[in-house]
Amino acid sequence: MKFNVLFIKKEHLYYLCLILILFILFFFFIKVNKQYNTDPTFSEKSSEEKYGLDLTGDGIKDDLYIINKNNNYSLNINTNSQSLIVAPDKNVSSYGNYSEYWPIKVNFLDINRDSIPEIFLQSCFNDVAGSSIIKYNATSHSFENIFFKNNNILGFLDTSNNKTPKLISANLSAKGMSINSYIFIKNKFQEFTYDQKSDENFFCKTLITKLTYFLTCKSKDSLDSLLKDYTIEDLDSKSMNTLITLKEDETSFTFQDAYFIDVKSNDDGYPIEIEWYLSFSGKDVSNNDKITNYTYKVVAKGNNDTNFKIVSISSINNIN
Ligand SMILES: [Ca+2]
Ligand SMILES: [Ca+2]
Repeated sequence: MKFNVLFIKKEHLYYLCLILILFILFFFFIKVNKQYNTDPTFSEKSSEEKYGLDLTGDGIKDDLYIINKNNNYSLNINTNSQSLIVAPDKNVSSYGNYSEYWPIKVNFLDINRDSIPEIFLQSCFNDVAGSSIIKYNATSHSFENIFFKNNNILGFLDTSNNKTPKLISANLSAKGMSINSYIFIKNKFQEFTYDQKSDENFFCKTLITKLTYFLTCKSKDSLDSLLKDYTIEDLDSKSMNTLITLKEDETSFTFQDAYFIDVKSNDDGYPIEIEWYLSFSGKDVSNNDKITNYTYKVVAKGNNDTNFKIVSISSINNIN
């Protein structure tokens, strides 16, 4: 029997080792490069949200971009003919700060009934709520920031009837709720005063204050008080379970901001159904680093403009 014996010289062994090392380094480089390209934490410092609708009244869809760059929001609008950067109010440098647990809210509503929607933004400015309103100027073909307030509630009334819609800018704090009411006349918001008596319940002011107090302190007393004082007799069982679960839950809530809108009016032109959207940050009591956004939709119904009751409370995620 004959065997072929392979003799390897010493220098061949060196070459073999060198090729092997180069081969390993090559695969290591490919792997690291792939990780670098696909992991957003390495490359992404900006992001954007896009909304497509006609914002100029010409019947052609425009694109609105909410851009988050280095945790500051800016606003761009691409119309049929131009790309526009919309400057924020002169007293602030952006449209708010990006926060994982305090998402920006974007709403569109034709507040002056000229068939062109106005843009309503709510966001946080170093943990303080702020609202901006942007309007299209058909004469100069530009968008203008026409309103900014550090209030944490934005409301729309008389949107579900034939009356002129009203804007409510309110602030809810431990001291209660302060309110400013506006009507859009002659191309700007003009303040007017509601009758204070009807104002107490007209858009569920006291009811929402009480509900927010319950959600932020979640004691048995605050729940009993909410149920007793405001006789939420029409509250469905699912909503009641939401409240009971919240009372037991150990998450610590802090009110962020809210908006509301009337969705139904009676034959006399008075709103009889209002939807509220209340946002909170919730801190896990056992882990203070874990903070999450909680948003609740609250529906209130009434027989006339002052006699409202909460009919449902539901948790919703990631509203905009
Ligand atoms: Ca358009
Ligand atoms: Ca309009």
